Amino acid sequence: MTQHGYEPSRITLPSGASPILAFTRDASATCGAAVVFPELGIRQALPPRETVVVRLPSLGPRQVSFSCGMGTYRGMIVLR
Ligand SMILES: [Cu+2]
Repeated sequence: MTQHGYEPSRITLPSGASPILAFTRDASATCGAAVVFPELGIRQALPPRETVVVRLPSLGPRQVSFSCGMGTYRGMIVLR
């Protein structure tokens, strides 16, 4: 994540597995101290310059949105 938001902001993954996502918050990111998956009840703190791993539950085909908690930075996981 940089000052431009999540890069990439959209990822397509196979459904049915438990995706493991790694977030690295660049020092330039002025926002994004947390990553929130509202529909999944997941909220994870993202300290600057650290890589944080978030494991999602096994889900069927759907789109899962995530954000920095305020909606400044937004991303999407597409499970198909
Ligand atoms: Cu924010």
